[in-house]
Amino acid sequence: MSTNSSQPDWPEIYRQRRNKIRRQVDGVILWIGHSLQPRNYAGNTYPFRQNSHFLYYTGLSEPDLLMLSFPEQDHDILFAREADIDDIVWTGPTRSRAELARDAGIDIAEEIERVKEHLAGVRSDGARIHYLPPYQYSSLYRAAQLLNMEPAEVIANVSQVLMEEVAKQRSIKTEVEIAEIEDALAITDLMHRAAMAEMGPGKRESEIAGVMQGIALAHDRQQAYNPIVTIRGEVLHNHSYSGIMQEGQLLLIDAGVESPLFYASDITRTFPVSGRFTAKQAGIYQIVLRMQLGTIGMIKSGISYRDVHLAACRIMAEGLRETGLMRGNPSDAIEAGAHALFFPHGIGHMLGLDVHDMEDLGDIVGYGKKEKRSGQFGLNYLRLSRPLEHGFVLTVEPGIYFIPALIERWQKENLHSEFIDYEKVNGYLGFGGIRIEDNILVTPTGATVLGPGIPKTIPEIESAMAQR
Ligand SMILES: [Mn+2]
Repeated sequence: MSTNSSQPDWPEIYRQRRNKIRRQVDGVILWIGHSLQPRNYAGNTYPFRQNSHFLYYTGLSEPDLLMLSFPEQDHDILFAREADIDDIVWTGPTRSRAELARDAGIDIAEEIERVKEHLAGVRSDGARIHYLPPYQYSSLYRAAQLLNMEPAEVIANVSQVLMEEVAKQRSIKTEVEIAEIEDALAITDLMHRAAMAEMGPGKRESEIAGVMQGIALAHDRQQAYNPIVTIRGEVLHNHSYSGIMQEGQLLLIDAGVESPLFYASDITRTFPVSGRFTAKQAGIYQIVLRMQLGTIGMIKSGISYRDVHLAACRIMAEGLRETGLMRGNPSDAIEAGAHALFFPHGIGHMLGLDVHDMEDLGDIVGYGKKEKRSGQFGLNYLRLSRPLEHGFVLTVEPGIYFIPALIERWQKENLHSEFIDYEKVNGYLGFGGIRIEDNILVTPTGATVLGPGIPKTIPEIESAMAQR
């Protein structure tokens, strides 16, 4: 028990989470922690990141752990290999098996090899073994060994009920989880502000990426995903940092870090390289900002995120009609999918221990039971569509992009030309892209924008950049 009442009692929190999930399934749950992944040879690995479900139910961030959760209250067994003297010589002292179990609120800890005996016992009792889909090959291989199955059988037999119940439980964020996301956002704010201070004509994208990464590292944080720092914002997941900034360009930055307990932040801002938006840039920026503020204003428990997405599309179509890039009736344009030329992705996704929270579980997370993903270009990238609930944390990230290859393709096919003025659109080739992304908490009556308030409006950005 924690003696300091202001600190969350994490072992107890993990215990309660496990007690909640075990009641939802009939049988035993096998939890597989991640292993170190080799980068070029076995001893040279990628930075380790624990499986997020394992983190959610144990908080343990060490590699090569397993856990069994039995149907009885509080009955979990942690399986870990005890460090030997060679491990200690090379990697230093680590938490013992007993310490790991204590920190996760688990009463029983055993040598990792003993998991096989327990699983044999479960099988001879005829109890079902539930597990989540392993997406790391080493976890899939381990599951195949433990369950005496071929890898394809392991995948075919994943527990649908466990996936659904885990998604349900992890979707509702508690106060301690929101505090973690706020903590990640505080560092993210420093990173974006530093980028604003350091960027300018002649600077490389990699210099700005380095400044931001340096701040994360100085706070002993991992980035939550590979950051995007690019003057070619129209390339949606552009991970190259080779560009050199020029006067008159925009720099799009999509970056976030993990909190001490591995919760993610996910923030995008788009800044003018010179410190001042041109009239053309400001025109598009204001439309994206209206899309973002307008949809944040709609969000509350009960509203469908698909409707929020479509509202953003509508605000954009109306705005682009004013600039002359689109024409005709905005509702008809959206129905036809014409708006996706400029906004080919979804308005947002769940956020939590994963930046796209629980995306490993598939559309169980973002779609209701009777809902199916649309096949229409643009709408098919909507990751979250279902009615929102109090406690969801999600991103709101509208954007407008001018993607030369897509414009060329559509124009050649004369696609949606009743809604798109291609001649005007061609005047925006080389513009890049604008996205504005915040992380919000859904409440019964509205939405709370999390984080300390990273500059977002044109006056906020220009005045922050003028102080450089
Ligand atoms: Mn995002």
